[in-house]
Amino acid sequence: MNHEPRMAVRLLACSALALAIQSAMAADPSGHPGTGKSEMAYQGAPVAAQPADAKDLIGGDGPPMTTAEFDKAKQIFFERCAGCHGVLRKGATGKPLTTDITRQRGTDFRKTFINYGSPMGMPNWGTSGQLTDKDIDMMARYLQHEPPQPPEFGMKEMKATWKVLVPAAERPTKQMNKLNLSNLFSVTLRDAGKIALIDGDTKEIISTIDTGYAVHISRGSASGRYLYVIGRDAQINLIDLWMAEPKNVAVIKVGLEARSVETSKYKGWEDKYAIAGTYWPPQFVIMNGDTLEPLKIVSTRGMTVDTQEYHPEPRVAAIVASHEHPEFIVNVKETGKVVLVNYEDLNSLKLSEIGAAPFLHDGGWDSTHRYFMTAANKSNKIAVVDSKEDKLTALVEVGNIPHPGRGANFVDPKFGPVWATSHLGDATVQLIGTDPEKHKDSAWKVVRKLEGLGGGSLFIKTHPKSRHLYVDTALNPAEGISQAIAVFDIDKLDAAPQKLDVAAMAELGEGPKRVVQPEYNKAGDEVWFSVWNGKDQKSALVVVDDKTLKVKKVIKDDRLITPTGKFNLYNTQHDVY
Ligand code: DHE
Repeated sequence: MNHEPRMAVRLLACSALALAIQSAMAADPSGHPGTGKSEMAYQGAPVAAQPADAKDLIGGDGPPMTTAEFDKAKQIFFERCAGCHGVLRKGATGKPLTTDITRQRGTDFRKTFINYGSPMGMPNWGTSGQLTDKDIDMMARYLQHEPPQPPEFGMKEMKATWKVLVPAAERPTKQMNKLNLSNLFSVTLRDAGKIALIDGDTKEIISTIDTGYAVHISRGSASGRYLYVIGRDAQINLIDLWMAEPKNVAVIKVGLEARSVETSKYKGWEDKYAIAGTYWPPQFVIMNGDTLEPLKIVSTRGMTVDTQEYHPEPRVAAIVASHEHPEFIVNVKETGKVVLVNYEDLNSLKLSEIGAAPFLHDGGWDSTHRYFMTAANKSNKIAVVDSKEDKLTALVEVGNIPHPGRGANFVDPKFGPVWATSHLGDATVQLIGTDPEKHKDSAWKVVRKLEGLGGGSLFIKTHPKSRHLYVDTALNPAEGISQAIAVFDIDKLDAAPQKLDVAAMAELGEGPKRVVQPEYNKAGDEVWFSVWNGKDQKSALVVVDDKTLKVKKVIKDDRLITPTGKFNLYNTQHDVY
């Protein structure tokens, strides 16, 4: 794939990825090979932690700079660099930039790098005109000072933000509305800082509810009563769906930057606990399920799985709730470890650490809910974790930057049960056998590689009742691809996929109109797609009949600002995908 530095520069400069993507569309494609533009677009968003809150470490052995220069450089770093290099510059998608490295080569070397970029994906900040010579000189010196550290966020800070808006005792004891909760959709309105609750039967918007900044995902509690929503600013909103009008009943901030939230699902522990993982500080917190009271915070700082060196900023990515034990399964990105957190006794918490591979990101269950299939995206591997035996079953080599979302489970006519992932960095969809009992030869191997529409895929989905597999390509640089969906016939996997021009079905005006994240209704007979446009442009949801692939409904509404993720309550609650 071609790396397009100018595009990447613009992406990083924007506070909303949607806008960033838009500007990217107009960018000059001349560039150098290396990191794909899809990857840069996805990873390169500004961090939510505020530079002003980070402790300055100016002075010491770095080259001279004024406080004003340091402050400006810090701002630029948090907005444009930290998403890839990490707040503490220990390296993630981008290379490490710790002072032992940066001081060795000095200011001129750094200046060249920042000016021209690199084939490995570093944008050409200078020659693209995004940073001036003065800025580049300042950044080159800044990188030779110790990285400023955002503040920690412990129990005191969490408690100071925690509010129970409706005490549990004052909440209804049964469902007080007539909503069909099991077919309810919670839709992320990313740049509005809200979610929309949409009735899956009538497709009417029931309400929109305020949440955190750049809201990310929703997860339903095991009983289906509560909805947990997390924003990038690490705010969690707890919504009680039993109230006459579903609304926020508790809120908390668990850090400065976050992506994941989950709820206890093991028999006997339903709705008891919630867990959230943060990017900053690198930690997770277990909370009371119905109040969000923070109970136990665990740091993820520690040694990496491969080189076994200390990492100060291992961010928490996907979290799932085990169905085999009273455990949460927590992906720690930079150290490449999966931590199994047994919540039976929070005081003597039992943690099992499974070495997988860096950098762990997203993932989901196989169809039996025993094996957690998770992407180590920079290692191009899927780690298979056995949640029954609490051990690593396999590391499966797949394509370039696997990005499954929760993945897709179905029965391959030839190889039996499989779980599939698509990729950010190539066009393949790879199927991994998941049945070690009856299909031993296929288990934990890539049994098929399908060819999708292109790279830049984020999410893939099917449903036990469906014979179709839907693959988005939301971050593909070509409009004709990012606005379409590939549909594979599960019974004819050798055949090329059908291309469904979903954005065109929505008949919107201008804009990137990325088609993202297929999600089924409860019955599994229709699929919802977001047509994700810029904040000031019209977006929509398109509902397609799973059998005929014809549009059933286009949901358009001024309140649908930048819809991205959609979470059908039943499917999310029961891990159906
Ligand atoms: Fe996500 C899931 C992190 C950008 C939409 N995203 C996840 C998960 C993680 C993650 C760790 C898994 C959560 C879990 O299962 O517990 N996402 C990140 C990032 O770090 C990243 C790359 C950059 C950033 O700055 O945030 C990022 N994500 C995006 C987007 O730009 C997307 C496309 C649009 C948006 O709304 O922000 C996006 N991410 C999603 C969605 C899911 C998700 C829809 C849940 C998928 C599912 O089916 O469960």
